[in-house]
Amino acid sequence: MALRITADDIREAEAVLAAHHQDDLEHGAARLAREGIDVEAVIAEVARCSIGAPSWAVGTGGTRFGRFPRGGEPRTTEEKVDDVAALNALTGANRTISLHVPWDDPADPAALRAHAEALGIGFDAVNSNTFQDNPSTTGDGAISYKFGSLASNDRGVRKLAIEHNRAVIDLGVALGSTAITVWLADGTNHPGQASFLGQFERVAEGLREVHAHLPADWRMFTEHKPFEPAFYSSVNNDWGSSLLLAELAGPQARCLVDLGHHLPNANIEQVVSRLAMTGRLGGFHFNDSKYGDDDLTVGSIHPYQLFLIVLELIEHGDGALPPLAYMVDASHNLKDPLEDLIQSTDQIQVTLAQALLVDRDQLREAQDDDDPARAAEVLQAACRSDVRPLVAEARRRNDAALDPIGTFRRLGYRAAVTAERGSGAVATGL
Ligand SMILES: [Mn+2]
Repeated sequence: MALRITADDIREAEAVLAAHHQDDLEHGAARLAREGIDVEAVIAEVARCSIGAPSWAVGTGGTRFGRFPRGGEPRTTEEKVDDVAALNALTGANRTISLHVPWDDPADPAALRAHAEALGIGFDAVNSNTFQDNPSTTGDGAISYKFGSLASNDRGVRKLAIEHNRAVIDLGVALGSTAITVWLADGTNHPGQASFLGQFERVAEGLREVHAHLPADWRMFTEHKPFEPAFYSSVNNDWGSSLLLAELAGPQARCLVDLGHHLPNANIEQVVSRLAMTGRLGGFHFNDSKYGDDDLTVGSIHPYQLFLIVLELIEHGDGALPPLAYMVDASHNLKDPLEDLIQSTDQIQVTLAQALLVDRDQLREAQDDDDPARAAEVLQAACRSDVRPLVAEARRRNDAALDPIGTFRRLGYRAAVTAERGSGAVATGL
């Protein structure tokens, strides 16, 4: 039996909060309206925004040193969908799930699709995995991704990696997805281990072959990352390489920016602007990073950077979020994974609302006048605003929760799924 959180459950749990919310909203909206803000437009845009949840983020993440699963983790892809439906019921902003194959390898995609549809959940970009050997993709062990997949010297390895990507596209078609994300671990650990040029050419050729399998309405995302698991060089190491690979792969290829996949202090908002300028910006993986690919809670380390990134997105979308594939790419080993996804989604909603408050005409005037202090005032006026009542209102209009974390706990979802699934269940994946 799937456990559900309904709009009625939420309304009942938040009866007391609702009256306070109305007061907060009226006061907050009145102040913003005085400053010339179209409050209704901000609420509507936040309500429209949806961020996909990855199937691997509803279980407890691992580390190189240990894994400490909590109770009630989903045992199957259906149960991962159930968790995303619970998440979406609370946030109103996680209407899709992104599968990772073969961590998810549904035997009956049509049944899984029907299960998700019944819960109001769609399928985001599907993710291929050629960074670990898995019997279901590498067969009898004669083939290994130890020295790369699409970049491998071995023709048989490359062929298998291409076939896997094509099979993932076929699965995605059956699920109603319209994109595949290709993140490659390919690279080297030792100087001289492989030719930079040879590896790049083989990956470009492989991506072309995967691209040739895309249905007409599909996108393929190239996702760069400077290091890990390859610690000397990665083939798709930065946005420039990602752009080249997307251009070489074909017209439906786009670049995906993962906020944790940059060298320290990279100006990610500028990367966003550059990729948007080329027309090849396709998707986003939200998380935060202190040191590397930490996959920390969105906005928990660099909230101002997130604000500037979302502002660039809005610039690209001419005042609204452009239609890219947005996803939270997180992996947690301490928090309840659903609570972390709620916090990450809430942070994106809050940051979106703040970025929407930026008076872009005034900002442009300040830029034209070479007045950086005024430009800073325009940005700070927006990012210091308390938009929480607006975000809560956007969620309320989606029949979601005013206080998603509090209500998640009030409703006892974790205890209920632990009773149902057991305390020893371990979600597949990392
Ligand atoms: Mn990612």
